[in-house]
Amino acid sequence: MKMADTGKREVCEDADETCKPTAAKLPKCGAENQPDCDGGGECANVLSGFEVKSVLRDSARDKTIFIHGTVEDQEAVVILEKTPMRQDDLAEIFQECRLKLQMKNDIYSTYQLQPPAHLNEIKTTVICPATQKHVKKYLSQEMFLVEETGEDYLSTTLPYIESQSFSVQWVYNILEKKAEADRIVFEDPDPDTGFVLLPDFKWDQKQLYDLYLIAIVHRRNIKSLRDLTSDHLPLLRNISKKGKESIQKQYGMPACKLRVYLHYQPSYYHLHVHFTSLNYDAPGCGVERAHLLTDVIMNLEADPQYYQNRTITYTLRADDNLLLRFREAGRC
Ligand code: M7G
Repeated sequence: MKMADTGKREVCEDADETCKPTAAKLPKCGAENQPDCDGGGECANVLSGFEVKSVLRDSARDKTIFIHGTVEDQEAVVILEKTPMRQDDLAEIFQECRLKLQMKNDIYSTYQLQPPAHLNEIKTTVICPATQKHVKKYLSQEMFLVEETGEDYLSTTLPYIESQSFSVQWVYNILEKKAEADRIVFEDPDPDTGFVLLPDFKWDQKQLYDLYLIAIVHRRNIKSLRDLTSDHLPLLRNISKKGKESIQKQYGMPACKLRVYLHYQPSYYHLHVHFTSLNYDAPGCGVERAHLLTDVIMNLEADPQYYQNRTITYTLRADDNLLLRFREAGRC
């Protein structure tokens, strides 16, 4: 299958041949291994009994809606997202669509266009059973900025994340090839400097425009940016180099088109690195959460304990218990 760039122009300062993303080899949907899926990716309708409790968040601009509900008495979060237009599909859309005129005025007219069903997909993410923490994660909330010193991390944040962070079982499943094995784009098996690179579940892999992969390290004792020291430089350099090379090889997207970063705070405390297309305004790529991998490497080269000592600023949601702890400690 060929990937389209959804009509957005790919621009590279260098105007160099290596900066032009090319058609990519695409892995299959990955649902083939699911027990209730047939080989073609079709699967039983697990959502037929989904009962909506509330809308956690929705955005007309992003064309997404986050819903809290239940499936057979189990708490669930369902995320529906209209997918981007693909240039490759345009000819079929125009030839096969049904058009309904809404209004016409002089040279202006608007229509309701009904594309063929297979070009009208909604990307759907299901978290079930979902915890209260998942429900909170997607609930629209007021945000507050905190400035976490190295001391705050040890006295407030670390005890909090040790007591109540999301399970990283899904990460271990990937590392142990118990899930998503057929989606792995690259693996370096070295126990110290190795990692697995695969598409993030936010990306449907149908177009390069919103390319999003994650590199998950094999080491299990690095929670986040805060744990990194100069000892981890070989690991970080390896991820940077081989991650970019693999994406160039697999998707034809050069390093100059990639935003490569770590989140602080992350949602999942097992070190991983985000690789997103520069054209895509990925959720969480803002300055209050994303730390460019190149900056992280340079900071550690300059100061081996940089991330143990430095004050790091980030946002917390109004109902986040960590915010409560910062408040109790008189730090917010
Ligand atoms: P994060 O910085 O810990 O938190 O990133 P965030 O989710 O708030 O951004 C974890 C990344 O892993 C996110 O980009 C998720 O979309 C992605 N992710 C989460 N889960 C549960 C999965 C999964 O099961 N498979 C894959 N491939 N990606 C996931």
